[in-house]
Amino acid sequence: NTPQSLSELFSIDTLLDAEEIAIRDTVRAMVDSRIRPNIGQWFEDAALPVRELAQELGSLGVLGMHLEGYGCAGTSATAYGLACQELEAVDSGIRSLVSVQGSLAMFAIHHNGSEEQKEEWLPRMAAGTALGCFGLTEPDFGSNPGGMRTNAKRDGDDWILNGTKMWITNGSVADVAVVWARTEDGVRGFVVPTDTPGFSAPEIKNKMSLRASVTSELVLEDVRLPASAMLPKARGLSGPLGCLNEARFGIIFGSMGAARDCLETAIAYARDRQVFDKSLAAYQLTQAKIADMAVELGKGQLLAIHLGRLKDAGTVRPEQVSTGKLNNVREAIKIARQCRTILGANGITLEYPVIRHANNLESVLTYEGTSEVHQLVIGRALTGEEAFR
Ligand code: TGC
Ligand code: FAD
Repeated sequence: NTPQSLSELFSIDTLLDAEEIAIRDTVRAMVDSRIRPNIGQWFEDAALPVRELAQELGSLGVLGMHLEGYGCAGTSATAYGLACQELEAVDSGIRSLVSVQGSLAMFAIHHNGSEEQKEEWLPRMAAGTALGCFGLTEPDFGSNPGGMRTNAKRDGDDWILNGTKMWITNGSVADVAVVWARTEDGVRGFVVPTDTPGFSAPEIKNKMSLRASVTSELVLEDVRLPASAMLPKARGLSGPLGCLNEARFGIIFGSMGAARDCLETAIAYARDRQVFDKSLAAYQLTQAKIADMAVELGKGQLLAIHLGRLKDAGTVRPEQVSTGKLNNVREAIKIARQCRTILGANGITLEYPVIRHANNLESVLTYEGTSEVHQLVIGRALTGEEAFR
């Protein structure tokens, strides 16, 4: 019996067009040749060559790939999602780099910025020669960003920013930070070059998850910015929350990439591993695990493509994005942990990708809205009752 591949089980490719398949395969080939051989070491060392990688990813065309103009490829949202799936199949940290650059920092400027802001930053960010970060979370305000303390006050025509942001991906390697701050006029976004006096970004160390990703604090001490630094089109909390929909969308696909990589690894391992004198894959208990995981993987991939089609039609709603993020990340982490059991002791080493994916998915479960936040978003949509506070 020749085993089928996971994608054959659901005939996923029949749902994609030739361009989408070509983009997916190009991204897969790049990550397999360039990133996969190094990722275990980068994770172990908690160090990755971010600038070099960003330029390679820029050349590949994945930074802000679903945005139009300014050096961006202008692909469909579904194609962007498929790229995220391949990036996260190698490591959630690589997908994070691309998400934060394209879906958060670039999207914030593309969607809310002035023409000058777009011209100044987007072409370089698309090429990967300038890196961006997105500062919303604070030490005391993660799930509830509306409580933020970072503030921006007028001084003549200038703005003076003060505050602290926490857990900011790419913070200490960024050239530009999109920082959300409270003003007299509500929450507003600011484009902050990171060499502005008063800005610093100490890196957060000792993470056991997303080690192949830079995470930092942002400290703003009397950071003086010109009036032109404010994003003119973002007003109130809907500004940053609108950007989150974009990154959450990428995670819906991305998390399935991590899950797929774990399951492919576990199936190959089970076929090779002999226990009690026969292949581990030949035991019913193993096959039950594999079948249940494949079913959840396929369902998650189908949900991702469905939401991709809705997004391409311009009709996807935030609670639908929450549904995808909640389900797919929750199932991906279950799959990663179950695959770990199939690998036995080998499952705990970086020789195999499984424990790395499982640990990374702990962050993915938390960032871009925790599972509980997404349950509450869906609960609010279905009951009409808000239960956040
Ligand atoms: P609420 O009253 O519900 O809303 C305030 C205003 O925002 C609007 N809105 C949205 N707009 C667009 N998209 C969404 N998803 C939106 N959700 C809400 C809303 O209509 C309202 O607009 P307006 O015009 O009436 O003012 O706000 P709330 O304070 O009750 O909070 C709701 C809640 C809890 C859902 C929200 O704050 C939330 O999503 N919390 C989670 C925070 C979060 O996800 N943070 C992520 C930070 S970035 C990150 O983690 C990057 S990791 C990336 C990586 O490395 O890959
Ligand atoms: P809290 O909000 O304190 O939540 C703690 C627990 O309480 C969670 O289980 C939560 O679900 C639960 N909870 C909260 N509110 C409720 C409620 N109303 N009802 C029931 N339960 C509730 N942020 C950025 O702005 N930019 C970034 O680039 C970024 N990158 C990140 C990278 C990493 C590796 C990590 C781990 C985080 C990153 N974040 C970033 C921050 C991330 O978005 C927050 O961690 C997340 O929003 C949760 O906030 P918190 O950690 O403060 O948890």
